[in-house]
Amino acid sequence: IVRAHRKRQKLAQYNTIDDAAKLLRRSRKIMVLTGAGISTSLGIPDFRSKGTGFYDKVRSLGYSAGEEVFDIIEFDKDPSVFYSLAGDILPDLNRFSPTHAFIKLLQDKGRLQTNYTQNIDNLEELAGIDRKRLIQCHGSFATASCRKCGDRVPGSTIFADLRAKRVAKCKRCEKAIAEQAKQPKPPPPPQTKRKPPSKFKLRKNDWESSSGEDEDDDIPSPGVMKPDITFFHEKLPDTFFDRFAEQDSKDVDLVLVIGTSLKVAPVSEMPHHLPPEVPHIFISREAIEHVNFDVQLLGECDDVVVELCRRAGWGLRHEMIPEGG
Ligand code: CNA
Repeated sequence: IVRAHRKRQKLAQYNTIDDAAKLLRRSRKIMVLTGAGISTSLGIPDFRSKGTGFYDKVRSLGYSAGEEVFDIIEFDKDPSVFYSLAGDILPDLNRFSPTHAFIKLLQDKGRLQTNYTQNIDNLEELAGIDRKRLIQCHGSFATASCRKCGDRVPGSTIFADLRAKRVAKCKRCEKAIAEQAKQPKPPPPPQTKRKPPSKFKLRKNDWESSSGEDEDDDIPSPGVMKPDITFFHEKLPDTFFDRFAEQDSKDVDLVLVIGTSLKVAPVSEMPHHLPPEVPHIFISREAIEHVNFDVQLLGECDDVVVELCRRAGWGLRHEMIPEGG
C-alpha cells in the first residue's frame, strides 16, 4: 500500500496535456474505456447530454425516464416503445470518428491492451479494432435474437424495421408457424355436453371477447426480435467480468476513459478496481467528480486526441482531421 501511495504521489506531478502525451508515449498496455461521446461527432446522440441527448428526447415525448426504453421488463411488455425510438441511435455504419481512429492507432503501435466500450454502435469493428482487444460491455447492434425461440441473426436484418419504427418479428418463428399451419389438423375432440343457453342476450363486446371456443387455445405468434444490446435488468456478457477481473485489471499501465459520464454500473466501478499506481486520464466534455483522475482533458474528444497525438509525435489520419493535424 505504501509503495502504491508513493507512486501515486509521484503521479500528482502529471496534470497537463503534455504530461498525458508523455504517459501515452511510455505506456505499452493501455486500457481504453469508452462511451457514447466518442460517436457524437458522427451525429449519433449520446444519452445524457443536455438538449441533444437521447434521454431528453425521450422525455420530450412524454416518457418519464429514458431508461424505460432500454428496460427488458418494459420491452417484453411492449416492444413498440423501443422500436419507435431506437432508430435514432442506430448508426450509419459507414463512418467512424477520429477518436475511434486514435484507438486503432494505439492498437497499431502495439499499445492497446483492451478497449472496453459501453457503446452499442459497433463502430469499433468498422475502425479495425481487433475483436480480441475489444469488449463490448453492453453488447451491440451487430446481432439480434428472438425473445421466444432464441434464434440469432445479423443485426442488420432488423435495421429496416428499426428505422421504420416497426416491431421486428422472428422469421424462424414465422416459418415454423407456417409449416405447422400446413400440417393436417387432428380431428376435434368429442363434443362435451353444451351448457344451457344463457337467458341474457350477448352484447357485442361479450361476443368479441369470447368466440365460443376455448379462449386459451394458443394462436401461435412469432417472437419479437431484440438487438443483442444489454438492457437494464439484463446481465452483462461474461467476457466482460472474466477478462477484466482475471486478466486486464492486473496487467495495465495506463487507463484512458473517453466520452462517458461514467454513470452506468458496473462499468462505472472499473476505475476503482484498478491498481492505484496506474495513471488514469479522462477525456470528455464535462469534468466528473465521482472518480479520481490524474489528468482530466476537457473538450471535444476528437480535438483532444488529435492534440495528444501531435504532442506525442504520432500522426493520426482520418477524413475529419484536416491535413497536418
Ligand atoms: P452518456 O451518459 O450519454 O455520457 C456521454 C458523455 O460524453 C457525456 O458526459 C458528454 O458530455 C460526453 N460527450 C458527448 N459528446 C462528446 C464529445 N464529442 N467529446 C467529448 N465528450 C463528449 O453515455 P455513456 O456512454 O456514459 O453511458 C453509457 C450508455 C450509453 C451505454 O449503455 C451505451 O449503450 C449508451 N449509448 C451508446 C451509444 C452508442 O453506441 N453510440 C449512443 C447512445 C447511448
